[in-house]
Amino acid sequence: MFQAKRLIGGLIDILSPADASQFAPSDPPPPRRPLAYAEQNETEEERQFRKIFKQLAGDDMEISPCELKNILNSIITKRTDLKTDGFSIESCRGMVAVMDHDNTGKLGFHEFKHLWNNIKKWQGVYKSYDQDRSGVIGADELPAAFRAAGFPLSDVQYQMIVRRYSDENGNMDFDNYIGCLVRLDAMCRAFKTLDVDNNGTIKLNLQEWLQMTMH
Ligand SMILES: [Ca+2]
Ligand SMILES: [Ca+2]
Ligand SMILES: [Ca+2]
Repeated sequence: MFQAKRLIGGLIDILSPADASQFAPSDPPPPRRPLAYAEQNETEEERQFRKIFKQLAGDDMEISPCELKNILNSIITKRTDLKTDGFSIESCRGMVAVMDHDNTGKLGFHEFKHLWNNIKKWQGVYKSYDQDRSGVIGADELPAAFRAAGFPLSDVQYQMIVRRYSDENGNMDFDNYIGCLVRLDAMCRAFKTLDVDNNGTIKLNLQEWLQMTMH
């Protein structure tokens, strides 16, 4: 237990508050490079993150949905400013599915780091756009928050997101918010990848459509 607490403590230290000025849709995780090369060229922060990752991921060196759930829930129970009923296994399975670029069913180092950096960035947005300090993002706070996170959507799309991810009063708690943004970010990146000629439209057959939507 002590060990777990120390690990999570280390993780929180790395997760310093994000700078609210630099939000934009995230870039895809970098291509996998030989470990030796990656380790030689990483910053002190990355080295520390890698050390913690190794301990969180265990022998298989990957984070399963269940491990992700435990990690996220241990961290948010310490936060009284972010309201949440906890990350569910379903939500963690969903996040792993859209972040799992090499199809291992789990998150490897770069996949996890990418997710982590996004969560760090988005929790900063959550805090600054929860204007009434209620601990949740209300329907009226949502458009500005999502725009700040890099997703300027239409009113109809914001209403759809509130219906799907917020409670009956229109409030979005922290786990729902992260689950929603992880998916939104992944779907935007997938679209960009498929829109090879960059004309804003893509053409999909049934197979491709299912692969994208059944995550
Ligand atoms: Ca929730
Ligand atoms: Ca993977
Ligand atoms: Ca609020």
